[in-house]
Order: sequence, then C-alpha cells, then structure tokens
Amino acid sequence: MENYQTVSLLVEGPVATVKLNRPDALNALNSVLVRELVAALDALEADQSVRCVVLTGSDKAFCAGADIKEMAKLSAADIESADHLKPVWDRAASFEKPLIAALSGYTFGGGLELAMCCDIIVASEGTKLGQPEINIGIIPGGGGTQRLPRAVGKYKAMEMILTGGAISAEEAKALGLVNRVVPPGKYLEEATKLALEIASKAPVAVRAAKEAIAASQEMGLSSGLELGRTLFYDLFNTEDKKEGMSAFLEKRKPNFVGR
Ligand code: DAK
Repeated sequence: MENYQTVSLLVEGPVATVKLNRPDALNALNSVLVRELVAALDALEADQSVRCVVLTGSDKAFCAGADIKEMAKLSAADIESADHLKPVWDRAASFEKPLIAALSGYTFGGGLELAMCCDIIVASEGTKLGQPEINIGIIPGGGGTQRLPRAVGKYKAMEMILTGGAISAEEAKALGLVNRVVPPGKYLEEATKLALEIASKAPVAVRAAKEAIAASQEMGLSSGLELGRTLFYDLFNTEDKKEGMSAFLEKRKPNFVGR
C-alpha cells in the first residue's frame, strides 16, 4: 500500500485501522489528508482480506473539521469547484464494508460529519462533538444539516448547529449519536473488538445489512422494505447462507468464505 503522510494504516487480519494523523492541526481535513483518506478507503474496499474498518484520530482530536487555513481564502466559486474536500464524506458514506468511528477529543465540523458517515460510533469519555461552523460564518456543508437531524432529531440539531455549541460523549450517546462511551484510552480497543466481532460474520450478509440500513435513511418505507426483501432473498444463493445454516444444525461454528 501507498505511503501516506497524513493518515496511517494498520491492517491486522480482517480489521483495518485508518488513523488521521495531522496532530499539529488537530487532524483538520486539508487537501492532502482528504486525498490520502479517500485513497486509503479505496484500497481497503478493494482488499478482500479486510472485512471491517476502524476510522480514528488521536486522543486529543478525532478531527477539528475542515482546514480553516485552506478555506479562508476561497470564494463561493472556488469552494464549489474545489474537489479537494467534497469526496471525503461521500467516499466514507458509500464505503461498502462496515466503518466504525473511534472518537476521542475534538470531533468538530467536517470531523463530526465524517464520523456521521460511519456506521457505528464509539467515543471516549471527554469526546466533544459539535458543528461550530456558525462561529466562522458558514454552515455544515459535509452533510451535517441532514445527518445530524436524522441522528438526534430536528430540535437538538437546530440547537447544535445554530449555537455552534458542543455536546459531551455521554449526551451524544443519550441522543443516539454515539453507540458506546468508554473510559479514556479504551476507544480504539473497544472499536477494534466490535470490528472483529462484525468481521467474524458472513461478509455478504454484513454488506447486505449495511446496504439496507443505509437505504432506510434515504428511501420511503415501502421501497425500503422491498429492497430489504430483495437483499434477503439474494442471500439464499450464497455459500455462506448454506454454511451458516448447516453449522447451526450440526452444532458447530460456521466458517464463512464471503461468497
Ligand atoms: N483548521 C485548521 N487548523 C486548525 C483547525 C481547523 N479546523 N482546528 C485547529 N487547528 C489548528 C490551530 O490553528 C492550531 O494551530 P497553530 O496555531 O498551533 O498553528 C492547532 O490546530 C491547535 O489548535 P488550538 O491552539 O486552537 O487548540 P485548542 O485546544 O486551544 O482549541 C479547538 C481546540 C478545536 C477548540 C479549536 O482549535 C477550534 O475551535 N478549532 C476550529 C474548529 C472549527 O471551527 N471546525 C469547523 C471548521 S469548518 C465542504 C463541506 C464541509 C466543510 C468544508 C467544505 N465542502 C462541501 C466543500 C467543513 C467545514 C468545517 O469543518
């Protein structure tokens, strides 16, 4: 795999960990980081041995948002045509394998929007989550105005986005924005444990489940139910369905092959 400057990549068995690594700027998303993160996710999607990916930052910051130094000089036309930031949220949201965000510290702006593109969010106690864009004269542009209200409801999203104030990991968990809150220093371990558990399941079924649940955020109920049913039927042609059901009947552990 390519050598990156602003992300680091660790593949251990079926789980890959991508770490945002621009500590001097609290992992702010600049053009280099975005390009490297997109390239890393592309590579991990293509790597058949990887079944689940953990996306993390440092203890101090998952990510403090898009790089304000880079954006400060841009006009509307510049930002609209600048492809350097746009692909990151879409790339994470369209990633086919389960993506677990492991958060600690500042998770702000485009960083929270990136976390919300993941499927499961584990946060360290002390994580601060917020959309502070309003404080610098803009609004969340990486999906926050749509994903945050879907996660926490309209009223809390309004409050967070209009005041720019941050919430704690515990509050985020109570609101349904975070799955698990763990003691400091344990967030990566917890996310990896979860990733290993998911990686042990039938990969085609995992992908189908993710696709169906992701679609539930976009589709009406009847089309969503139809998609869910189609994906369910398709799984009956997989080797893993045969293996899973045979293993159950033979009282042994299944050995899934991903087909
Ligand atoms: N960008 C650039 N540098 C940042 C940064 C950021 N977002 N956040 C922090 N840094 C840098 C600081 O400038 C400082 O660098 P030096 O001055 O030492 O060179 C270093 O990181 C440490 O930061 P602080 O000294 O400020 O550290 P503190 O612990 O005092 O404060 C903080 C931490 C996170 C509270 C503070 O740094 C902060 O408020 N940061 C800004 C947070 C923020 O406003 N985030 C939202 C950014 S706007 C798009 C879609 C979406 C977006 C963009 C485009 N398209 C569709 C194209 C997203 C926009 C955003 O995210």
